[in-house]
Formats: sequence, structure tokens, C-alpha cells
Amino acid sequence: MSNVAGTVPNNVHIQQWVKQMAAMCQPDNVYWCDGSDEEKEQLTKVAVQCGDLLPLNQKVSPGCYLHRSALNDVARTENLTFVCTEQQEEAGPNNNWMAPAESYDKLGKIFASSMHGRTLYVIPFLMGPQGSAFSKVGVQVTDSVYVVLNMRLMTRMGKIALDHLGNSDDFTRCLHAKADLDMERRFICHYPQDNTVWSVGSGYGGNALLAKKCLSLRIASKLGQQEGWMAEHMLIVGVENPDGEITYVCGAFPSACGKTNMAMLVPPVSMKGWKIHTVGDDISWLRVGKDGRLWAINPEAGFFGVAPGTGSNTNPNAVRTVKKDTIFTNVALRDDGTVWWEGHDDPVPANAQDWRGKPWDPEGGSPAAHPNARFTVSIKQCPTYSPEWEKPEGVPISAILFGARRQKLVPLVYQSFNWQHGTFLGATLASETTAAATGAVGVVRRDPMAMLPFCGYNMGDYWGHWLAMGKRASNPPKIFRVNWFQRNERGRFLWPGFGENLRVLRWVIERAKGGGQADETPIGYVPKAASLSGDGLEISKADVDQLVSVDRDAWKNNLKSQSDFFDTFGDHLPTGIKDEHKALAARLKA
Ligand code: GTP
Ligand code: SPV
Ligand code: MN
Repeated sequence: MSNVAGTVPNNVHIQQWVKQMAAMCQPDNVYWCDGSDEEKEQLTKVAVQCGDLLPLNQKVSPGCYLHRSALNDVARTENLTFVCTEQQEEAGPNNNWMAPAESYDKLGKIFASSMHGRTLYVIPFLMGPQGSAFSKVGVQVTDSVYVVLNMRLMTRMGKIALDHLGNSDDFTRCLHAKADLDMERRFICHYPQDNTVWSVGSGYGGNALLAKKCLSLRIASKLGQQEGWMAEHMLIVGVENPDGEITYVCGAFPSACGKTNMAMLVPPVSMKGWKIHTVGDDISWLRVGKDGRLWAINPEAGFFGVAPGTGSNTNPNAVRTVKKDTIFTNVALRDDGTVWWEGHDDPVPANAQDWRGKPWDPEGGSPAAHPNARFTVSIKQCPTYSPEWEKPEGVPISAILFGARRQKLVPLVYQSFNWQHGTFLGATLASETTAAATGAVGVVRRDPMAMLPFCGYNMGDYWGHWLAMGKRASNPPKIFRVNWFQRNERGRFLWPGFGENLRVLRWVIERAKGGGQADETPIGYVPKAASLSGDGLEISKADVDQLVSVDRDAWKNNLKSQSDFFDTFGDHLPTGIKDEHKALAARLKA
């Protein structure tokens, strides 16, 4: 029997489930988390003692710690991530699949006795504001104190979750163990029919913080389909114009494609009177409100953001956010006990340890920080934090952006003709891959709605759900495609990006209200160049023209790759999507 400590909740369903999990994993100790500040201090000491956390220079970076992961455990491993439904068709061609019985059996053998000599932590957590109709409760058990401390930043953890749940058994059961971190014995498995996630063999964010992608996207997307709402890989931002009017926008961009940046952007000096309000940077849950609009909450409580590329020139608000009480993962460490990464404000350090803890040679050609190094921090520390984050009903969304990394072809911004066409723009999203997942970087792959790695069921049915949601909402958001990443022949970005993206948001908001200047093209409404330029934008007329141009022949050449992709969904492909593909082909020919 294990030693038990902490606050055991009254909920018998949680007690029973944890008992079963402990019987399988055989920890020496079971610790029930309450989410308090005293507990955080205690667990931080434990984490420092066991080497999970390295204290940083507490004078410069109070409450900040560095975590170095295992060398083979630095990003999501999509090839080891499964949706385990009875029928493979339910998971769809977009997911790896294993039968539930086989998967429970296989993982059960890895979990068995995996916590000998370790502590099993029980983490009750709430996704979404307390008392909100949107919110969901999960309970994660884990043998990683690093995971506990991250979950504490990323979710509303402890008593608040138990209060929301009461005596109900309606919570997601999230089992996690690091085991031996062997990739051959690493699996991240989802069981939507049991409201359960089992993850073993990784301590990395997206694989191990089960509240995040596992619950809030894969499990939640399926719940959303059943219950009539949506779980999306989207930032939520409030844009205030000089008249003090705030418009809320959601943006779905693939991993490491700019959600965190857009969620807290700093307006360019030339756009006086504009303000940004940050509601969320990664996940959004959307419902139809009584007014027929879509309303969104951010179920999370913190950011797990990409560190490299974060500097005062790009994302000054993130720089300010991570000044204290932040956990850094896989960044470089300087002699004075402070952190550094590529794109940091400070110059390249002469003496530093790289993300692996090895002396770093600035001339050696390998980066000091891992390209997928991350910071974990509470949303409340963001200078543009919006108190609307706490609103149980969420915020009303006027526009949805689909964005991706594309060097060519895709204009800076264009608007869909209507909801169904907008769903098609989402369904045809493709992006150059990044370091957020293991595998090749910079390869164009289809990533519909930025949800390819996160949709917990057949993506054909998911598009059907999008179309149904548009019918249910009498006043749905307007849908746009954006691309900050066009490059010229020499590989230079054509668009300055970051704060200047507010110019695009300004046009989007005008259009969402029924105004704004646009040209109708076969792919959608494209802005007049003059709508984007104006005061302060230092880019040539030729570049702006290139940014908003539509290359008909290139789009025609793209049609086949779209239909090949759609064909993989067979009967699950909704008619509405097929119709949009045909209509696009016809417009391009005309
Ligand atoms: P996940 O947390 O993985 O879901 O990613 P994210 O979408 O939040 O990405 P994030 O905002 O962290 O951006 C990732 C990378 O894109 C960083 O290196 C940024 O510097 C870069 N980036 C973001 N916005 C822009 C932009 O407007 N232009 C350019 N060129 N790069 C950008
Ligand atoms: C992403 O990869 O899209 C992330 C980071 O936001 S992780 O939580 O690891 O998935
Ligand atoms: Mn993400």
C-alpha cells in the first residue's frame, strides 16, 4: 500500500478511479493536490531536489525555473498519438488508430508498476470559468512533479475544480506516467467513448499536460460534436478601435505559426488609439449564444508558448509576461543564472549552456535553445490580459481567421463569400511544418483548421459539424484566410508581421461589420492595397501588390491536391465541401 497525503476529495467517483490507477501503477506515495500557494512552494522544492527544475537567478527572474527534458522528448510525437474508438472509421484517416481493448492492454502493461519508488500526484482541474456552461472538469494522475507545476499554471487546479464537479462522475480521466521515456514504449491514447486519456513515456507539454491538446481539443472536439459546440485550436483576441469599441476575433493557425504573437500584439506607433485585449492564445471553445452569434471561452489559464523568436521587436508583451513566476523548458542558461534563446533581446552569449546543459559554442552551428523551447506562465501576467477571460458566457466572435505558413500562393488576407465557403477555406488549410512536432520542418502539409493533429474524430464528420454550426448560428462570424509568411525570391518575408498584423485585423473588422474595400476574386474577397498601407507602413507598393495578388494558374494547379486530400475521407466528406471545391474550380476557369 502507498502512503497517502494531501486533501482527498469527497467525490467517490474520483476516489474509486484513482484507487484503480494506483493499484495498476504501484506508486510508493499518493499525493492529492489542492492547488494552494503553500503546495506550490512545497512541490517546487521537491522538483528542485529531484532535478526536474533548476532555480534561475531569483534576483533577476523571481519565481523562475528551468526544466531540461530528455533529449528524445522535446515535442509532440504525432506518430505515437492514437484515437482508440471501436471502429477505425470513427477516428478517420486523420488519426492513428488502435482498438480500445488492444490499446488498454498494451498501455496497461507499460503502466503496470511503473511508479515504483515514485509519487503519484492527483490533479483535479477545471477547464473554463467556474460555473460556466462551457466548462469541463478533468482529473489527471501523474508521476511527474514538473507536470503538476505546469498544470497549475495552465489550468484552474484543485478545490475550484472539485467545487464545480460536486458529486458528479462527469470528468475526463487522465492517466499519465513518464515510465522510462523510451520512444518504443511511448503512447498517447484517447478513448472518447470513456472520456479517458492514457499517456505514457513522455514528459513533453502536449503529450503530458493532458488538459491541453488531449482533453481540450481531442476529447472536447468529440464532446462538442455530440453536444452542439466546437473545440478549436484558436487564439481569442479583443481589438479595441480608437472609438473604444471592442471586436473579438478568433484565429486558427497551426503549431508555432503565430497564435501567441497575435493574441498579445502591440499596435504599431502609427495606429494610435488601438488596443489589444488577450483572452486566449491556443484553444477556444465556441457555442451559439441566444443572439445567434458564436461566443468563445479560453478553457486554459496560462500560456505554453514558443520561446525562440520572442523578443521586444516581435512580442514585447510576451517578454514582459515571462519576467517572473515562469517555467522555461529547453532554453539556454547563461553564467548569471538567466535564460537565453535565439531571438532574445540580449546579444549572443559568449558563455552559456545549451538546452541540453552542454557548454554552447556560438560558432558551432547548433542552436542554444531547442527550436521548440517553451515558457509556461499564467495568463494573468500578460500586460494585455483581458478580464473577459473570466466571463462564464465568453466573448462574442465577429471574425475567424485561418492562417498558415506559406511562402507562395496564399495572399496576406482574403475573405470567404459565406460560412460554407469559409469552412472550405479552413478545410483546405496547408502549412509548412514546424518544430512543435517531431519530424521534418518546412514541408507543406494539409492541416485543416490547424486541427490535423488535434481533431478527436473523423475529420470529414468534423467539417460536417462546422457546416451544421453555421446553420445553427443566425449571425455567425465572418471567415478569413491570412498568411504572414509570403517570401520574395531571395527568401525575405514580404510582410513585416507581428504588430503590423493589426492592419489586417483592421480590414477584417471593417469587413465583418459590412464595410471595407475589397476586390472579388475566384478565391474570395481580397483587400484593395490602400486598405492595408497608410501611415507608418514601410514597405514598397510592389510588395503590397504582390501580397494581395491572386495567381490564377497556381491556384488551378492546387485544385488536384485539394481533391486528392478530400478523397481520402470517402463518404464522410460533406456535400457542402465538395460543392465549394467544384465552385472554386468553375470560378478559376471562368
Ligand atoms: P503553438 O503554441 O505551437 O500552438 O504556436 P503559436 O501559433 O502560438 O505560435 P507563436 O505565436 O508562438 O509563433 C511561433 C513562431 O512564429 C515564432 O518564432 C514567431 O516569432 C513567429 N511569428 C509569429 N508571428 C509572426 C509574423 O507575423 N511574422 C513572422 N515572420 N513570424 C511570426
Ligand atoms: C502546439 O504544438 O500546438 C502547442 C504546444 O500549443 S503543445 O501543447 O505541446 O501541443
Ligand atoms: Mn497549439
